[in-house]
Formats: sequence, C-alpha cells, structure tokens
Amino acid sequence: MPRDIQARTDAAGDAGRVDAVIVGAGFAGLFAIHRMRQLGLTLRCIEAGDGVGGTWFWNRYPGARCDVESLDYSYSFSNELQQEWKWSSRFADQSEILAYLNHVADRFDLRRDIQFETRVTAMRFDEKRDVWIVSTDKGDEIEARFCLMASGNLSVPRVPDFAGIERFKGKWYHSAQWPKEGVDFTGKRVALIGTGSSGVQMLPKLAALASHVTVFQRTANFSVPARNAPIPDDDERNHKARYPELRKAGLKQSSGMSRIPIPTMAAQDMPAEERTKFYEELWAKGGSARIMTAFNNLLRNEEANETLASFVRNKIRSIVKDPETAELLTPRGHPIGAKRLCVDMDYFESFNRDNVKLVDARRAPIQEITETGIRTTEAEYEFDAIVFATGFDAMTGALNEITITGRDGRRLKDKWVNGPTTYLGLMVAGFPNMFIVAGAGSPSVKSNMVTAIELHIEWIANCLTYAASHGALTIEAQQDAEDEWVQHVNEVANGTLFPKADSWYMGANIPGKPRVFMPYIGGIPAYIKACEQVVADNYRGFDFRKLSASGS
Ligand code: NA7
Repeated sequence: MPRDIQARTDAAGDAGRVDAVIVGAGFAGLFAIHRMRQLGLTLRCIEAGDGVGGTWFWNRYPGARCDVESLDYSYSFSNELQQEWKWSSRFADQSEILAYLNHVADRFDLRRDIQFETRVTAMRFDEKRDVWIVSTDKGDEIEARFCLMASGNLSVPRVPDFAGIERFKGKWYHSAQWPKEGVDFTGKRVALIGTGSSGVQMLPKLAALASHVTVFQRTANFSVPARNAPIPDDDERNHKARYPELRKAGLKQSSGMSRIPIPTMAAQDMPAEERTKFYEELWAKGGSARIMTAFNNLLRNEEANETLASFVRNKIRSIVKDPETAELLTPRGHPIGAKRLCVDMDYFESFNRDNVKLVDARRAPIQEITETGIRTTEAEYEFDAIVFATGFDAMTGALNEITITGRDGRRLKDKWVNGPTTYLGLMVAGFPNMFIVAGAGSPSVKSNMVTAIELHIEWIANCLTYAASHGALTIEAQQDAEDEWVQHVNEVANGTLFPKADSWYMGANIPGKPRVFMPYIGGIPAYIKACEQVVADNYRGFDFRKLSASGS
C-alpha cells in the first residue's frame, strides 16, 4: 500500500499537524480529500482498511450489489470522470464499484494523503488552542484544526451475541467482514442468518454453490426484483450527453436520483385494476426507487401502503411453490418500504430449490451456536459454515466507537445517549470544527448516498471558505439551532410510516439503542433549501469565533 503520507508531512515540516483530518476513505472521504485540497488545506485521511472504498471495500459477500442505478450512484463533481467511466450494468456489483473508487483515487492522486490500516480511536478538542487531537490505534497523535467524519453509516458490523460462537468448529463469516480471497462454499452445508438486503442478495449465490443452505429468518422482508442488465450503449450515450442536466434533475428528487418520475397522485386515487397494472409495469422494470415512488403517499398513508404491500405479497405467493414456505416468507406487521426495501436477483425463486430450507427464527429463536451448528428452541442443525447477514450498528455506530470529547470534556456518546442530535446533520453543538458527512439528521441513507455526500462536502468547503474570509478559527453549531433541527427531523419522520417498523433507521436492530428515526426524511430538495437558507442568513445557527473564549 502506498504509505508516502509520512514522507510528505515530514517534508512539510510537521508530521503530526495538518489542517484537517478526514476519517474514512469511502465515497465521502475520497471526495473530501479532493475538495479540501482545492482549498489548499493540508490533510491526513485515516482509513481502517488497507484500501479505499469504505462500504464497498468491506462488503465483499457474494451477490453484493448497489440498489441505486450506477449512472446515479457515482460522483458528479468531475464531468471528465463521469464521461470516461463505463458502468457495465444498471446496478453495479461490489467489485465494479470498488474498481471505480480505486480509479477515482488514482485519477485524482488521492492516496498520498491516506494512512491505511489505521483506526481513529479518540478525538479530543483542545479548547485552549482550538485544535483537535486525533489519536489512532497505531499510536499517532495528530493535531488538526478540522475533522471531517466520513466514517460511514453502515460500517460497524453486528453479530448478535449468541452463546457458544467460539465453540463452533466450522467457519463463520459476517457479510461486512468478508475475506478478500472469497469463500468456497462448494459442497458445504451453510447457515444464513438474516434476511435484510445482505442476506437477500447472498442467498442465490450461496445456494448455487453449497450442498445445502438453511436460512434463519426472524422477520420476513419485502423485496423486489432488480432486473439487472447491461446498460444499452444508446442509453449510456444519451445519459452521458445529458449528464449535467440529469444531475440537476436528481436534485429535484426526494431521493436525489435522476429519471425517477415525481409522483403526483395518491394510490387511492387510481382505480384498483389500473393501479395493479401500474405496479405490474414497475415490477417488470425492476429496482426499488420507481415502485416506492409510484404514488405520493405510499410512505405516508397506511391504506396506500397496503395496496403495494399486498401486491408484493401476492408476487411472493406466486413465485414460491411450497405454500408453507411462501406463507412464512410473506411480510406482515410493517409497512412496505419502512424497512429498507430489498432489491434481489432470484431471492424468492431460491426457495424453490431442493437445497434451500427456511427456518422460522421468530417462532423458534436461535438459542446458541454449538460445536457443530445451531440450536434453536425447537431443533438442532449441523453446518460446515455460518454466515451472519445480521446488519450493523447503523448511523451512529462508527462515531460512537471513537471516544470523541468536545468542549467541557463532554463526550459525543453521552450527548447522544437518547439518539443522535445535530444541526442540519452537519455539526453538533459543543463539538467545534467537527463536520459529519452524510450521517444522522441529513438525507444520507434515505437518498442517493453519493448525492448526499457531494452536497455535504460542498457545503463544508463553502463554510470553511466563509470562515477563512472572516478570520474565524472555529465554527460551531448553536444548541438552540440544533434543538430546532432535531425537532424538525422528528416531526417530518412522524408524519411518515417509517417509525412503524423495527428498522436500523430507527436503531431498533440493536438492543438498548434509543428508538429514534435517524436520517432526515424531508428529501433532498427540502434539505438543500434548508441549508441554502441558513447560508443566506449568514450561517444562521452557527457561531464563528476568532479565538475561543478560553484561549483568549
Ligand atoms: P439488516 O437490514 O439490518 O438485516 C439484518 C438481518 O439480520 C435482519 O433480517 C434481522 O432480522 C436479522 N437478525 C439480526 N439479529 C438476528 C437474530 N438474533 N436472529 C435472527 N435474525 C437476526 O442488515 P443488512 O446487512 O442486510 O442490510 C443493511 C443495509 O445495507 C441495507 O438496508 C442496505 O441499505 C445496505 P430482523 O429484521 O431484525 O428481525
């Protein structure tokens, strides 16, 4: 791995001092390096992996694929980049996205500012000098005026603490800690625990190799077909010719994705037969974005939601041949889309194979891992390998893993004990000069992440330029402004059906985690408007200080 950071900062005269530390080298961190360099800042990006890519570096499980279309799920900051890169299919798989991010790192010469295989363990704001002291697991102590937290929303994998896991004689894996060299499941008896996006994407791949796969399902999930296919040359040419215009159109979409018609009609306003025909068309087109925005009230009104939910339930029954398995796979008890809608390639079809069996882990929860497999409250199973597709400590996990200490010795984790609080999702009162990129309180995971990331990094770059032009050393969110934003984020979420599901958006997948809807669900246009208005009002709600009170 290139490790010339040391040489560079030594050459610059001080290995331990930079203008900005960037935590993470995924989509957010890479663009942050590029953009902050344009401001002339000295940087160090700290990355735990031995390569760039973030989510796409770690999630190498078979079948891993993006559920946002590739032509949207890519950077817009460089027209040359978006013109020259060729996506092979509508929904790129993990290896292609990782190749893209490596290309970006090389093309913009980003690696020289990245310190790989290093984790940030602590960050402390020194109020006397208005700097952050950033500590790593390699013993570094880096002084930085600014910190950009590009540490990701799904970067702390979670394995439920089943008793006995250490006894298991076979091998076990988590979807987000997949071995780089891959895993050969040929002829193996495999357990797959979890039926969120990762499990749903993985099952068909596992089933094609393993002698047998047993799927432990606690909650049946809605899933729609991807209908992934190569992008026809004509489509690609047309899209690229209109790229700048389409990117702008994307910013008018709640999701930040282009080419998704903006719904104007409520589901109940279309006659039932016509509506079913419309759903059929969207099912045939594939992907989740179009079907979830077929009508403007699918995620606001239970009756509307039920029209789509029952359509998908019928689809499941029509695909899965064994009625008992179909019944068990039929989602109930949460609105469709309130948990992230899965996008699959032959997930339900896999249950028609002789070598796939579904186990109801709700009725008979997993009790323990044994030497030879898994014991539920009802039965014992033998396996050669166990695959955990059990998700993440989402959105707050990566930040809470770092001991972040702001003003007055206050820990971020303590401040967030009842759920994450931010101003515009960008900053937290009491934690000056620390920016969060596309996390809680911003559209983030409820939009095209790449769009959300670019918006944030641009906003931060403009804010830093404004601060510099006003001679300010620190930027900090005001508590009142933060309280007001948090209230708004909650109000918007409470006007939707999202709080009705036990999702990772709500923190509900982690025992003891506060139940709060974490992303901002007002959509990209409303979010842009809010951010722009704050800037137009001279950064209303932010304090810019020349010297901190204690340092003066
Ligand atoms: P998810 O969506 O959080 O799914 C995790 C799955 O693991 C889900 O089906 C859980 O069931 C299941 N789970 C968790 N703990 C257990 C136990 N103890 N027993 C049985 N099953 C369990 O994670 P993914 O990695 O699939 O996807 C995360 C995001 O990545 C996804 O939304 C996309 O944005 C990309 P539950 O539903 O909690 O009953």
